[in-house]
Amino acid sequence: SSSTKLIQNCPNDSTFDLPPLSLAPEGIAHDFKHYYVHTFGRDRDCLSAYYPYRALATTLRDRLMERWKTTRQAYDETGCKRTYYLSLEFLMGRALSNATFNLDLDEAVARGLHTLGLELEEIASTEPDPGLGNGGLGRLAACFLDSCATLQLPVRGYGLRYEYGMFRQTIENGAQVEEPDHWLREGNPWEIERPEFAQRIQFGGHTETHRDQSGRIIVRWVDTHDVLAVPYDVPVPGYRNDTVNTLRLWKAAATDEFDLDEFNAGSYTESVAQKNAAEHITMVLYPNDASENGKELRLRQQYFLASASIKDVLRDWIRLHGRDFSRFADLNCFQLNDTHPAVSVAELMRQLMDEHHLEWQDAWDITRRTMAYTNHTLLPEALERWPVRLFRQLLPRILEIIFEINARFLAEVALRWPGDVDRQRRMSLIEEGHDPQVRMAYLAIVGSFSVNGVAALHSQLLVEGLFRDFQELWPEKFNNKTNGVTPRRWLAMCNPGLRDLLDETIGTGWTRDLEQLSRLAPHAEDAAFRARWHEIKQANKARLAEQIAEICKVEFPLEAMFDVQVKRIHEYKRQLLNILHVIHLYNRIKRGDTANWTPRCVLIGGKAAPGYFMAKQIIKLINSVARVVNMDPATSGLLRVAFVPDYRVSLMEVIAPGTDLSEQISTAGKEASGTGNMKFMMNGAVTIGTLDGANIEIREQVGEDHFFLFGLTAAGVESMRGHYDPNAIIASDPALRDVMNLLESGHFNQFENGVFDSVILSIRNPHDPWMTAADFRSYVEAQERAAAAYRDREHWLRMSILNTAHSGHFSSDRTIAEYNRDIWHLETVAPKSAA
Ligand code: B1N
Repeated sequence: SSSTKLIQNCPNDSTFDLPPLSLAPEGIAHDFKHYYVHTFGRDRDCLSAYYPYRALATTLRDRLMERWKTTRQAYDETGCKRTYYLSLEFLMGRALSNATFNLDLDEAVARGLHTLGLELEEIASTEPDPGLGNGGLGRLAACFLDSCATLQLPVRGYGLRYEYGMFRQTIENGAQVEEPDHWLREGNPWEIERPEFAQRIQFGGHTETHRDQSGRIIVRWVDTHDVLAVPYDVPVPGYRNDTVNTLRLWKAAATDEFDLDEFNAGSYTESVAQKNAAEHITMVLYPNDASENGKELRLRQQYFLASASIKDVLRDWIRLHGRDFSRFADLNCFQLNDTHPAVSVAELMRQLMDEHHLEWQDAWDITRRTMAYTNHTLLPEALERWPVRLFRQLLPRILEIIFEINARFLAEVALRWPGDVDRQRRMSLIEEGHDPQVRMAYLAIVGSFSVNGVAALHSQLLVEGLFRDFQELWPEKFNNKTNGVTPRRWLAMCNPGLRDLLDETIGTGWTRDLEQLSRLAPHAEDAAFRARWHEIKQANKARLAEQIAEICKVEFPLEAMFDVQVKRIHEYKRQLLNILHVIHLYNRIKRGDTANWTPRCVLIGGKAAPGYFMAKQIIKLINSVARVVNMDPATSGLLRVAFVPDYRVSLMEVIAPGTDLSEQISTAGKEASGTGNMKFMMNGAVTIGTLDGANIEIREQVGEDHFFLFGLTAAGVESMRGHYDPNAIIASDPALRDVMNLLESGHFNQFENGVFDSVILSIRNPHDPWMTAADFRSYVEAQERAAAAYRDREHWLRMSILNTAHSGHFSSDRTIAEYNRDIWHLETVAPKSAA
């Protein structure tokens, strides 16, 4: 199926043996010059900052390449079980500083570059920040790959190589404007194209049924429009352990054939030009976080990923084990990152039956012992449903298989609950109606041996609500895996000041074993230690303030409390509640109610899905409030507000270390987990938050005295539905009444009449699902407690230290160890040392 020819005679092993590359400054400087001058043909022309970056990246990639090879060999030789993490998103962030750090080459690289008159940090900051994900779900996948490599687990990521990542956000007249992010324009030094492993993916056409000589039914999927999937491999280095795992990203490309009909009609150029359409599949990341849009191209992306990845795994299986699939399920596991790759359940069935000639029952046993599914949201608008008619047109064979899975499944349900037709209707993979839909979450549950949520509350709400019927049928399938984040990127790399203090205080073991941070706790009582902690935080705040001044033209005084909410803009995350509190503070300043004031700098950042009107209105409101507040001389030294555009991984690396107060204020029961909350905690921020997602576990770990809790519980939110009366709440709370009066007076939209009407209406709407008004009073009181705590510097520093000290549980190493213990059952495999 590949266009690349293979050489026929087999070269000696020694052909590929090379001495290890130098890790010394001189060796690094030598290779840098070689790439810069000989490979890239650059000279004194310092016009583009890109080529020094490219030369350094290539130098480092070589050092990864050696370890990559020995890792692959170790996995092949041990014949170990493997896991494949299937995800439409991998939000990797910059690779250069990560590679340098994980290879323990920070000093050698910096010194090598110095001999050439170059600065590592400056070069590293020219790397584009690849945005192949929306937010938490994509970044979680990236943290997981880091932890798998660090724990030396044979796990490979499979995703799509989007030509355009997440859009770049700019702000014009307070409103979000989207610009395309062509991150690959100058090439990507971290990827290795592997056309020799290309796969052919089918779309469209129809199915035909035959019988072979033995009378066995054979289904053929024919007259399809095929697209090539070409893999690009990205190295995933473990932390200082010689393991380099693989993230394999697929790019869509045209096949070499073309449409004969059109050719015969004489339209040769049109036929060739048409090939272009194939490449659209991986052109752009869908920019929706926690909502689905039901576009055909999205289903094409999903199937393209599923089919190419499974073909790749089955080819590898045959290479290592031959055509006997009896041990396949013992040695392979697919972890589905939400339902986005859930069509994999049917696709694995199809390949096993139609391409490898297994019987239904054998294929189904393998599938059900191989697939595991992670759910990331309870929001109904995010639950994927694809119209049956779209499946019939695009993936007719897959639809047949889904129908057969469903028929057999419903028979199982009927056996367990005879006569309960309502339950059969509820649990069916097909939602009936005038336009029947495939319920992808149900397909994922039925086809998997494990189903997990991403925080304790979330996993509990799943089995009590959405998945209740399934939990009654298969209680053993359901489990929780509370999210985590990698402490390498999110503490050691992004906060070098704190890293050095931690190394000096508790030793260096914490980067691999984050629970060791608990040894910090006693030092919270040490005044000299607190003073150093303070100094580091202030330096990080200075670095952040410098960026904010440059980007937003807003000055953040360093003695103020830095109060930060950065995440995708969504009503359930309640950036609106945050800005209502800002208006309340502004009101207090204007009425002179500023005794014992804690100066505050409020920073908000995040992208709105381009089609999400209300989220865009909220961005506009934040910017409008910021302009009024910052312009007013009365607020000087007391309150500053900034909206930082284009929030992304590399910005968070500056924001988290410089934050005092972490805003985690979603309506209880709506945020599945959150992971920003964990990054802030690790870096010594104190959380103000609701009892939602992983906030609950954060509060348990750090203790209730070191967390500012407010708001309704998830149960409280549900029981208030139907009798929620925001207008009565507003009328009876003078502070909220004043806030609404100012907002409704048009004070923040002087020359744009009515622009905030829809936002105002949403707050006053008794059916507001997010119940913003319900939590306002409690939020303001929690903010007052936080402000008072911040005024007592020694008290605040204790809290800050204890937050870091108790953040060990939120390492993605712990999360991955749990996935492995309960779901994957992989053995660790160490490669032969490169040296
Ligand atoms: O996944 C994160 C969680 O920490 C967050 O709480 C959760 O909101 C996030 C459709 C999603 N859930 N669902 C999505 C993303 C893209 C898309 O097209 C849904 N993202 C989350 C990690 O567990």
